[in-house]
Amino acid sequence: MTVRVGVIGTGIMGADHVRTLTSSVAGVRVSAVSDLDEQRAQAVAAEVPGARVLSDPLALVHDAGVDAVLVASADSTHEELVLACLEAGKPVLCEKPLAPTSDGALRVVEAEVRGGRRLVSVGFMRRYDPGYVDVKAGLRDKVIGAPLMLHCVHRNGFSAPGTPTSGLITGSAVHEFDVVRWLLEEEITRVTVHRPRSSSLVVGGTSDPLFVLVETTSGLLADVEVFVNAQYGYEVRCELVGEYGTLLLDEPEQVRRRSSRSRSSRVSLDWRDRFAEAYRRELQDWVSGVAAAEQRGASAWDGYAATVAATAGVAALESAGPVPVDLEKRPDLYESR
Ligand code: ISE
Repeated sequence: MTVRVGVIGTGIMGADHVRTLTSSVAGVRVSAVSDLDEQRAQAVAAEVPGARVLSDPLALVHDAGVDAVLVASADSTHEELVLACLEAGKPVLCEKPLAPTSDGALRVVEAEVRGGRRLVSVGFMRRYDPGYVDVKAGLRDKVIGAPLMLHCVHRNGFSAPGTPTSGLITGSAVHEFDVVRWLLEEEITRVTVHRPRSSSLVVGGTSDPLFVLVETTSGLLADVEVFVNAQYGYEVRCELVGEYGTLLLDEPEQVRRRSSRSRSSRVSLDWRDRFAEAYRRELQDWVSGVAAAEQRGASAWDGYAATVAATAGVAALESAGPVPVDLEKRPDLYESR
């Protein structure tokens, strides 16, 4: 079976997904694209034989030539589009966030539960990164015994001008929240945010870096450095410390010094380079899952839990202490897998 995918949003991420689906994923054809900027959609469709441009994203969702939908449009549109996919009974892969607010993400969970089958996947691509998969396998194989602490680093070269401090939590730390939940298979219970001295290179009053503490149900502590103007490049690190040893994220390029001041110590600024293979595997697994009528990857529940943790993180920016992460009861639909 060839899965016919409709892509909504042909900006940087959506256009990248169209390219990856077309060049490196088996069993799929991009049959339609849609974007607010119709010229941009035309330019992307021109590279894909047989792809049509539909100006109305909801028409794309309901189009008879679209079996499954990939949502990569602006965050504020995600909830409405994913709900439309559920109504149409079509599988959907939504870029993070599932919805910008916890209430919005919960509405998606509730709609999926009402429908009685899992159709929604959320684009937390790190779950497919070979390095992260290896850390999880080490934990499962009991290489380090019981996990105790997780150290995470999330650095971007530069943030977009005008990025609010909350954007460091909702756009970047949210990936670490998902990593904590996925790796440890526990929920997050509390989030604390510290604001260390800000880099003098940051303009516009954004607090950068941030130091985030995450607690989980078993009492495990994760610390997350988020630094989105690190100058030298995009980098993530992760170390899981257990009773018998530690598991370190395998970094694609082993560079001991990293600096924007020396050519040999620079790292690519683009997270898409770092996670290109993760994106490819995520898309392949999603397409194979659609063909097998199975939901794969992060679920709507995972998307909801990440948004609730991010919302607590944003509140923690203004709070002197930890902010609780209060999740609704997990519906049975999300108990397996
Ligand atoms: C960006 O929006 C992403 O989603 C990347 O995965 C993340 O690592 C980056 O920090 C964000 O700005």
